[in-house]
Amino acid sequence: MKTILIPVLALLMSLWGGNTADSPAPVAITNCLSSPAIADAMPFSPEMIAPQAVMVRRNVNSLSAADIASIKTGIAAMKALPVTNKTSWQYQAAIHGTLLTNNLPSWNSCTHGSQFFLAWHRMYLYFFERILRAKSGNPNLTLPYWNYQTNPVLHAAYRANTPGNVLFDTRAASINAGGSLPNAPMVSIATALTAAVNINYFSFNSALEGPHGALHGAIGGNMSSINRAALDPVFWLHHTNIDRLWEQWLRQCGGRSNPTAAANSPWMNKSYTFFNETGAAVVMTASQVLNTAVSLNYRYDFPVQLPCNILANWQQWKFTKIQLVKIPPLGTLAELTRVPFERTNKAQFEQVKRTNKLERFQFANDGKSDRLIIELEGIQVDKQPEGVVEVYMNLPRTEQPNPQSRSFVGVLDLFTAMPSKAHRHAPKAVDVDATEAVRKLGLTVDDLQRAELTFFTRGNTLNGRPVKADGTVRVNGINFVINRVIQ
Ligand SMILES: [Cu+2]
Repeated sequence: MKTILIPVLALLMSLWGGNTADSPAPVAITNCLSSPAIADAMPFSPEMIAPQAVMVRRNVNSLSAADIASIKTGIAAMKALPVTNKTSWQYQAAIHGTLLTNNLPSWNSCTHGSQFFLAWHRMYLYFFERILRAKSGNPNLTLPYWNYQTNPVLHAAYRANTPGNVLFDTRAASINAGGSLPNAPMVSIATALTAAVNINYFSFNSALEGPHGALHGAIGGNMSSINRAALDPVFWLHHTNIDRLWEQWLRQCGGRSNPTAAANSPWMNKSYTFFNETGAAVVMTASQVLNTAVSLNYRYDFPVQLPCNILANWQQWKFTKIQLVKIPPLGTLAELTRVPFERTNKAQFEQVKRTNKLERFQFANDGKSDRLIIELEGIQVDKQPEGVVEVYMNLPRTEQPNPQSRSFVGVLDLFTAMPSKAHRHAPKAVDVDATEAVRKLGLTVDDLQRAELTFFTRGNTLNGRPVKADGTVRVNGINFVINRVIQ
């Protein structure tokens, strides 16, 4: 049935694309800056894809010289177009965020720190890939990914500062010199993928965003700011990997699944507008990006695996947020800053415990577990460090900060903290999920009063040595917050 339908519909769609006046009724786009609505946007349907075998997105380190040359051809063609052209490099980058004031359709779309982080970026990559493929003239082009967990050094083609190399961009000096990203975000990614508390889709979506943002910062240059990130070709390597990690998380089974059980949920029906290779506006809903091979005609180069028995674990639990401890402004972080919580008000702590019946943590191996969140208020990045800021809880004085330590909590998402057009409420609060650390350390609710946080700024590595991170990051108050599921 499908094989007959697809060519007919593909033909119809190609005619449709050339005659937008006959397109469906106007579709309003919601986005925080309320860009102008697009009158001729058409709803996406998988039949719009020309019939062909499922395409494979591969590791950038496995690409041939010819593959890299195709990507360069495509980027050069996009960069040659004016910013007002929807298929231009600048227009596409501005969809993520921009300092330009034109405010054209779909610019500054707002999806960081939200439950659409993964889904929105999947749509964004999908349409960008179609444009890049068309411009490259190579019908087999797919977006490659940077697997920094296995190779923390950026591919050489992206680092060569040679005239006309469209893959090059100004970044942290250590990254362009062939240095390595720090290991802490990789440890956090592994926790997001494997920890039982992250088997719920929405928990995973937010657990992955923190290390993703820390990597933006460590790469530096355009990548460290939401307003400029997608101008750097590395953005597309990074986000294709984030998209691959979503697939990797699903493949672990054990109850992990997309939030599909709620067919008519607001999440499934949430739509965003992008532009295809002809510049035509297409509206896509979150429900349309959950099966990449069927709906979007691509997959990753994972070994073939039999599907697991998927248990629907899509629920989005309602949480109550209990603010337990608050400490006053910290100021600028030193390379190593210790923050003891002894200064907190004991009477107030007891009061909060009593009112919320908080005798002990209620940890569980699913989405209903208590989560201990360290909420950093008003983070201000005056200078992005050439590396990452690691957070530890109760790090013994005799121990050097090391992300393998059981005291390791996570990395600061300085990317989300940076002021941007889409996130005008800067300086912004940034959360670090300490649930796993608290469980490993066996801490009780009362222990939190005596807890100590350690912030350690670690530089990228060049020639086996960490570089001087040299950043200026200010932190306002810190809260310990317990997120507890309301039964
Ligand atoms: Cu990103």
